[in-house]
Amino acid sequence: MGPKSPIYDYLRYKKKFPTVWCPGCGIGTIMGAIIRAVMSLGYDKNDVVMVSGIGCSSRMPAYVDFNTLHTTHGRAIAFATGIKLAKPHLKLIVVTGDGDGLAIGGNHFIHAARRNIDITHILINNSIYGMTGGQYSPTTPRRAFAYTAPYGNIEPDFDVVELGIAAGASFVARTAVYHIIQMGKIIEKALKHKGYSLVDVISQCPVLYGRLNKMRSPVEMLLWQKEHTVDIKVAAKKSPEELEGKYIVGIFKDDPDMPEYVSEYQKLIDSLKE
Ligand SMILES: Cc1ncc(C[n+]2csc(CCOP(=O)(O)OP(=O)(O)O)c2C)c(N)n1
Repeated sequence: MGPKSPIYDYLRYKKKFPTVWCPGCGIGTIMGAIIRAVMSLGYDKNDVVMVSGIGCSSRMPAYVDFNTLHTTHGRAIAFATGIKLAKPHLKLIVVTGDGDGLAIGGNHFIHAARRNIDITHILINNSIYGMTGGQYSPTTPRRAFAYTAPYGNIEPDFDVVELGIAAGASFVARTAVYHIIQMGKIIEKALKHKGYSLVDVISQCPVLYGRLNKMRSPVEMLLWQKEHTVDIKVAAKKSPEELEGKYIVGIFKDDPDMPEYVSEYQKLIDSLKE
C-alpha cells in the first residue's frame, strides 16, 4: 500500500510520521481499522472528532487527519462530552488506553456510559501502562508480571465488557488486534450506533508486557490472542470450565432504543421553550 492509497487522505503522513509506536505494537493496526471504518461509512472527515488522553494509544490523534484533541490523562471523555453537547452533529471517537480509560479516567467512563451519550469509545487494552514504562493497570491479569509487579500481580482485573454493561452503555463489544476483520466490522457498528458505544480491543505491547510474560515477539502475542479468544456464539455452547482464562469476543449489547443524552437534553430545552 503506497502513499496513493485512499487511507493516506486520513493520515497526517507527511507532517507527523513516523509514529512513536514500537515495532509490533497493536495501536497502528487499530488506527487503520478506525480509518477504514470511517471511510466505509462515508463520513466526511471534517465531521469526525478524535479525542484522547495521554499514553501510547492516546498519541493516535496526532496521526489522523480528523478534527483532533490530545487532552490530559484520563480526561478524554470529559472533553468529548463537551464537544458533543456543543456540536451534536459531530461524530465523536474517544481513544484511551486501559490505564487512561479505566484507572484515572474510570469515573468519567462509567458516568458517560450511564448517560448514554453518543460517543464511540475505543479502549485499547494492552494490559499495561505502556508510555510510562510498564506499570500494571486495571486490566493486567492476576498473576501476570509488570515492572511494578515483579513477583506477579495480586489484583483482580476489570472485565471491561461487564463494567460497560453495568454502567449503562448501550453498545458494548470486545475484539482483538488478531481479529482484524471482526475489529473493523465492530468499529463500524459502534460508529453507527447512537449512544455510548464501547469497544474493548485486546492489543499487544510486546516491549513492556510481552517480554515479562513469556511472549517475546509480537507474533507470539498475536498467537496468544488467537488462542485465548472465543467468539461469543461459540462461547454460548461452552461450559464455564472450558471458558476459564478465555476472553469472549463479539457484540455483547446493542440496544438502539435507550435514551441518548444529547437528544434528551435537546428535548428538555425544546420543552422549556414552549
Ligand atoms: C495526571 C497524570 N497522571 C499520570 C500521568 C502519567 N502517565 C502518562 S501516560 C500514563 C499511562 C498510560 O497507560 P495507558 O493509559 O494504559 O496507555 P498506553 O500507554 O498503554 O497506551 C500515565 C500514568 C500523566 N501524564 N498525568
